[in-house]
Amino acid sequence: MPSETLQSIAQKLVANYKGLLAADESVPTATKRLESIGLESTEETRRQYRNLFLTTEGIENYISGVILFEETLGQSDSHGTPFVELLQQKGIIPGIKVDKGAVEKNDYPGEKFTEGLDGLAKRFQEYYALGARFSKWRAIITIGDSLPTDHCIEENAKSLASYAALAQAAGIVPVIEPEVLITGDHDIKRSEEVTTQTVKTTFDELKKNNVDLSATILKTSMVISGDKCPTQATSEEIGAATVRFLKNSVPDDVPGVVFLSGGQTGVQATENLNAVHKFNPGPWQVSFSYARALQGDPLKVWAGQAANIPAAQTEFIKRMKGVHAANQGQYTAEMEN
Ligand code: 5MM
Repeated sequence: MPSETLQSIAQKLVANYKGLLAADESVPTATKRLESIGLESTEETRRQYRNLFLTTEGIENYISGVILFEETLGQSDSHGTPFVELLQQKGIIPGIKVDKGAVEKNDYPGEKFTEGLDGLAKRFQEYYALGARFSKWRAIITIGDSLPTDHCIEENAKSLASYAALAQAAGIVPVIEPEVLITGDHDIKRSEEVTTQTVKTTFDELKKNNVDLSATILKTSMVISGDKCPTQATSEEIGAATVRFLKNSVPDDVPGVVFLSGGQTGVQATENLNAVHKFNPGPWQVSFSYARALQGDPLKVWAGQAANIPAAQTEFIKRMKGVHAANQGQYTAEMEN
C-alpha cells in the first residue's frame, strides 16, 4: 500500500495556504516572455528562466507544487541537479502540463478545442517514471457575440474528463483547467454565467467518466469583468461573484480549487484572491496556480542578467508572500513596500 494516495497528494497541493506555481509555458509562450525582456528563446535561456524561480530560497514555504513543461522535466539547475529532484528535496510536488495546445475548427470560428489525448496513457507512464505526481490540462473558453457555443463547452469538458480519467489510472492527480478568458467587453455578470456553465458541464462529464472527484483539483478563472468592459468590477464584487459561482458549480468532494491569473497583474491577482477569502469559500480549499502573476514582475527585474538574479528572486518571494497571505484573507497593500 503506497503511503501517498491520489487523495493525499491532491490534499497536499492545497494545504497550509500554499498553492501552485504554473511554470508550464510551452515553447511559444516562453519565447514571448523571454523576448519581452530582450532575450532570445533557446533551450538554455528557457532553462535559466525556470532556474530563476525553482532555485529561489524559501519557495517551499509558499508553493506546494510546480506545473512543469515537458522540456523542463528533463532539465537541471545550474549546479546539475535535475529540477524534479530539486523540487522533491524541498518537499514540492512536481507536476506536468500534458495538453498539446488548443486549435480552431472551421465550423466554430473564434473558439478553441484542446488536443493531446492521443498517446496520453503512454506519456503518463513516462511522466510518472520521471517523478510527476500531478498534471494539468487547459481548455479555453472565449466570451463574445454568440460565444461561447454549448458545443465548445461540451467538447472541451469531454476532453477534460477523458484526460482526468487517464491521469488517475496512471497514479497522477489531474488538475482540470477550463479557462474562461478575461479578454472581451463582457461584464462580470456574463463572466459569472459562462464560468458557471463551463465548470458545471465539466463536472458533469467528469462524473460520467467515473473520475474520482476527491482526487481532482479544479483550476479556474475568477469571475471578473472582461478586460475591455467599460465598468470594471471591484475586488469585493469579484470576491462575491467568484464564491457564488464556486458554490453553484463545484461538488463538495473536490478537495481544492486554484485560480489562474489570466492576465491580471501580480497585485490584482493577489488583491482579488484576498477578496475571495473574505467571502468564506468552501468546503474545498481555495488557493492559486499563477504563472504571470507570480513570474511577471520578477522576470522584468531579472531582464536576463545574472547580476539581477538576487533582486528578481526577492521580487518573486514578495509575490509569493502576498498570495500566501491572501489565502488567509490577510493581504494588505503595505506588503508591496
Ligand atoms: C491560463 O494559463 C495558465 C495560468 O497562467 P496565468 O496565471 O498566467 O494565467 C498557465 O498554466 C498556462 O496554461 C501556461 O502558462 C501554459 O500556457 P501555454 O499557452 O503555453 O500552453
